[in-house]
Amino acid sequence: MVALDVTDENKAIEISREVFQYVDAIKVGYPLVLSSHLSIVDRIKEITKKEIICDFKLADIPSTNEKIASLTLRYGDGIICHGFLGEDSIRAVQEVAKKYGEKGNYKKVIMVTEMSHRGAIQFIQPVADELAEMAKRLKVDGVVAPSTRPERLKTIKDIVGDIPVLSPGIGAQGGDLNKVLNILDEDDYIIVGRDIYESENPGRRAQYYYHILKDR
Ligand code: O7E
Repeated sequence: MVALDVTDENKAIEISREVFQYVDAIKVGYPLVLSSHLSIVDRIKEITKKEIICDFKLADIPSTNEKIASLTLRYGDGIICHGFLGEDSIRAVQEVAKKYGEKGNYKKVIMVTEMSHRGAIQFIQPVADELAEMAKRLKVDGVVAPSTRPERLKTIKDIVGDIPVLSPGIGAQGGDLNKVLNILDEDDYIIVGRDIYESENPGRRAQYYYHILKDR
């Protein structure tokens, strides 16, 4: 999954065209949407035909989460929420996704457990296993866990079982790809941003990851 955190709409389109054939999904977040418009998701989808995940890391009370999710899921194929707000905040997003599902548009709800940066050790890590257990109980469509700490990635993966894991931290954040690939399964994702979109040739860089994943 490529993280398209660029702040220029044209650049985002250009990179999407170069990388789409080598990725399973495209993650769009605040940097791109705030510098353009949420409808950029539709444009990228139209060009790439790939799954587009909106990474807005929802972290609010249920009724606000619900409003944000309703607006976002008009566009994306999935949405990312924080888990530390508790079960009701996630359920509110799942309810919105369910309504879209009833109309034939399956939407994924993905939950963050432990984050990849150093600061995550401070507050999130101590409760991350419980967050993973909650994600399992709520049957979310995916959880986010760090490539920068393979041992934590493994623990979280073991807790969530068959729920797919999305793992950022490879490339710019220094995660060890070999170690991470020894932990992840076929249904899981690595998320790579800067190492692809800041590269001189994003297409070739995406292809590099594609071959490693395909040939393993
Ligand atoms: O470091 P990069 O450039 O490869 O980008 C990583 C992307 O993953 C970037 O969009 C960042 O916001 C996101 N991310 C993390 O880096 N760490 C996390 O713990 C969680 C995320 C994230 O995407 O969360 C939702 C999936």
